Amino acid sequence: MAVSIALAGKPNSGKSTFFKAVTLSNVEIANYPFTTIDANHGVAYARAKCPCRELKLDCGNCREGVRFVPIEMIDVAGLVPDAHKGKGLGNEFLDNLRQAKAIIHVIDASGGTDIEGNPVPVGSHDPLGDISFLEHEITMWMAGILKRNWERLSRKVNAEGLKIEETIAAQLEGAGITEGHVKTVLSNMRLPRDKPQVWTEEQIVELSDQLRAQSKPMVLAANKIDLASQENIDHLVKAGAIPVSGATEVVLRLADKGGAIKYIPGDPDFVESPKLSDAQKEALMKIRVLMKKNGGTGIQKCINETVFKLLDLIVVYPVEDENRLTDKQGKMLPDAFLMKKGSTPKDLAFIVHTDIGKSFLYAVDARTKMRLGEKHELKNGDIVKIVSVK
Ligand SMILES: Nc1nc2c(ncn2[C@@H]2O[C@H](COP(=O)(O)OP(=O)(O)O)[C@@H](O)[C@H]2O)c(=O)[nH]1
Ligand SMILES: [Mg+2]
Repeated sequence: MAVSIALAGKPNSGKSTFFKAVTLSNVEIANYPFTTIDANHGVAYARAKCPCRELKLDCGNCREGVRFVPIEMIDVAGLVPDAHKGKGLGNEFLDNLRQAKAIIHVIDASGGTDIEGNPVPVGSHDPLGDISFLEHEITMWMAGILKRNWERLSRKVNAEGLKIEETIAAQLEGAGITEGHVKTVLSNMRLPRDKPQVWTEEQIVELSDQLRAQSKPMVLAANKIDLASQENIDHLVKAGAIPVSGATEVVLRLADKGGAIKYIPGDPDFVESPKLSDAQKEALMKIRVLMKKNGGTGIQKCINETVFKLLDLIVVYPVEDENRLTDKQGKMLPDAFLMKKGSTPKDLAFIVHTDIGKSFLYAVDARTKMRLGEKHELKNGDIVKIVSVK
């Protein structure tokens, strides 16, 4: 499965609603803490421009030229301050975060949830304070794992001559930290590599904080904008958040599914079907006002920001027939893969199949019919035929 993104935040901030909107699955949604005990996994989509329109084709795998590229979404159990010390659901949530490549931090912008995740009157809690707690919890969780074994770790590095990067990465493997992450962070910090026993507690926390930022970049989603005061929204946007309404997105996607409207996720507006009741029309009118103000519900924007900005991914379309842009069965542009910027045709070959990767010869750019060598850098939207040894 493709790249994993986690929805995290306080209980009641609207994670499961967001999750339901983007996966349209039936998860438990309720107005009390810890409704979501186990992480829910589902398929959500990044929104891209399908190449078929520009080529004056209709591939049949997109919606009016909008292509939805699958990602994995994880709805993580709610976190409270001091979760890293075992409070609330304790450390379990952190396990849910391990495979996540990035985090969407869902914040209740309406101020209707206190810091522990309990419902309070709307406007009575300042959501600005919620921003930093999640980063802090993840950092302290990582620091805790390192500190618990620091003495033994230091001895290993000294006695067995192990590389410090390897040792730290092995220790934090459960948190999804790789040797590459540790290398990058250590090169930014001036720490005596051969003497981990003299690293101070603060330095270990700083190291953990940088590892967190490296391995789990975060998008802030200021949720419940249909309820929140403009002041709260402005403050959160100033702090970098994307204004969103998960509940509105659920309504739109269900209405689209049921045929009441036509709504392509991420669009700034929708089209009403002619036979709606007055009540339906009125409800949709309110939604339209909200969308006009914000350029949409913000939900798809959060995913796209995460996929294309934070994670720096591109979409690539492998095909079997570079003239008809089809696979063996004649399906046009059947697959869309997310790949790290800088990926090569050979990397793509390995994603399609290990055997194809191993027997890779060269690739062909379906637009230009140019031959692409194994070191060629793929671009966003490329359509590629891979030629391998038969
Ligand atoms: N008004 C409003 N309420 C929302 C929105 N998103 C979620 N909620 C409500 O907030 C409460 C908690 O939502 P839930 O998704 O279960 O939160 P979680 O604990 O973070 O998973 C529920 O009553 C939801 O209906 C939203 O965009 N607007
Ligand atoms: Mg939930």
